[in-house]
Amino acid sequence: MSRKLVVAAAQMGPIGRSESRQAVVRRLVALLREATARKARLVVFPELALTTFFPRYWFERDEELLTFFERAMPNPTTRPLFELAAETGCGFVLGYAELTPEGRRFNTAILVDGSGRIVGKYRKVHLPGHREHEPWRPFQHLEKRYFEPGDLGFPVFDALGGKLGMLICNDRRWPEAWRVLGLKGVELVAVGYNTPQHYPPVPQHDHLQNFHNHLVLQAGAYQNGTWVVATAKCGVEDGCLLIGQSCIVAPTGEIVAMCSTLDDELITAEIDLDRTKEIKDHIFNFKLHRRPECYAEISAR
Ligand code: ING
Repeated sequence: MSRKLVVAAAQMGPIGRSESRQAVVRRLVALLREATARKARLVVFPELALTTFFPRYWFERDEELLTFFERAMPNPTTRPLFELAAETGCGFVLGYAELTPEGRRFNTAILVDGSGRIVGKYRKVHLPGHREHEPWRPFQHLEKRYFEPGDLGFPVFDALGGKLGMLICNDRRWPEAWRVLGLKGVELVAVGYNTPQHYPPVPQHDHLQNFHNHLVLQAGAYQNGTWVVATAKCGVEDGCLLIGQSCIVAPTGEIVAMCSTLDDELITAEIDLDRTKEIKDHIFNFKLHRRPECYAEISAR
């Protein structure tokens, strides 16, 4: 028995601060078309894939901040992506800045299936950075100011004949996030990220950003027996270098495909969801080996 399918990471190069949504969606459509040409059934786009990584800016007024948010999804600008999904049967994960009708703001990712319907939503739980303007920094990282922490938990959705979950950027550094998905039987985790290479509080770690990126993705895959499709928005956005090396990781922790540019680049791999059993039924068979009675401190406040 095997549950094979082709999946894709659709890495994006820089998005200019004033690049129109229409121009960005044209890039996303081109990547999705390329993925369908390679027989992909799922394409994972980056975190905040419709705009430049705007938490790097300090905004005095909400009016300008809110220009980076989507009030509805789909909407007239993004509808071509949903129509292409329905036309080709290829689903996608898309990260974007969500403004709810009640005025709440989230760093969000949606799962759209091969009929063009939204079948899953996740809101980023771990918001890195800081809340106040810190002019000493060469660029800000104001996710704690611009977004609320996600309020949907870490859901897993039945899709593509398996169980699919989503994480967003900083979430991937927190083993607890992976383990909640693992305990729900996740078989593929889609992770979008925008990761500056320079980390102003600890610049001596800048050269380790690519290592840390793969370290946490490979650990998350192996320790929870899941496939991972991790997709960067990368390159130099407004003077800020974002790391690339988008990749597809097997449940063994092996990287099976990786981007080699800092531009729009598609990578694909034929994966077998049944290979998750090699890990879930053996080395990380939670029922046989896990000792939750010893882990109370992990979720205690
Ligand atoms: N970006 C970064 C991330 O967690 C960061 C923040 C950068 C943390 C560098 C540590 C080092 O990948 C987002 N968007 O979460």
